[in-house]
Amino acid sequence: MKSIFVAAAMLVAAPVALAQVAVSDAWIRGTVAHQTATGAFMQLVAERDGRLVEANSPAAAQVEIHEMRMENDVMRMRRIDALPLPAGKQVVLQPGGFHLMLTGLKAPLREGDKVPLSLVFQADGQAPQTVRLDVPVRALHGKGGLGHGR
Ligand SMILES: [Cu+2]
Repeated sequence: MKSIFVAAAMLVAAPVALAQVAVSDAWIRGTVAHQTATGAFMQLVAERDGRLVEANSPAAAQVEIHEMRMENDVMRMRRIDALPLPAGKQVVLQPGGFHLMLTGLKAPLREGDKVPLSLVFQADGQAPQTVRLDVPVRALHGKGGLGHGR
C-alpha cells in the first residue's frame, strides 16, 4: 500500500508530490450568473491518519467543508469542522456527499477556468500542511445539484 501511495503521489503536479496527502481528480462545478456558491470535489488519500481542517480560495469569500446526509427523507448539508482522513484510505468528495462549499463567489466560474484552492491538512502529531491547487471548472449540467441555493 505504501509503495502504491508514493507512485500515485509522484504522478500528480509537482507541488502535490511532496504532500502527505495525495489529491486527485479535483474539480469545481461551474456557475451561472448571480450564483454565489458552488462545490469543489476531489479524491484524497492521506499517508498518515489526519484530517482536512481548512480550505480557502481567492475566488470565494469563504470555503467550508460540508457533508450531506439524509434527514427525514430530505438531503441536507451541514458544515463540519474537519474531514477525517484515515491513512491509506481514499476519501471521496463528490456531489451528494462530502464537498467543499465555496460561498461569496466574486465572479461566475466557467468551464475551462482554473480556480486556485488551498487545502490545509493536519496529520496526527505533525504541523499543518498547505497544498495549493489550480482546480479546473467543469460545466454545470447533469444530476447532482448541491441542493441549496445561497
Ligand atoms: Cu455545501
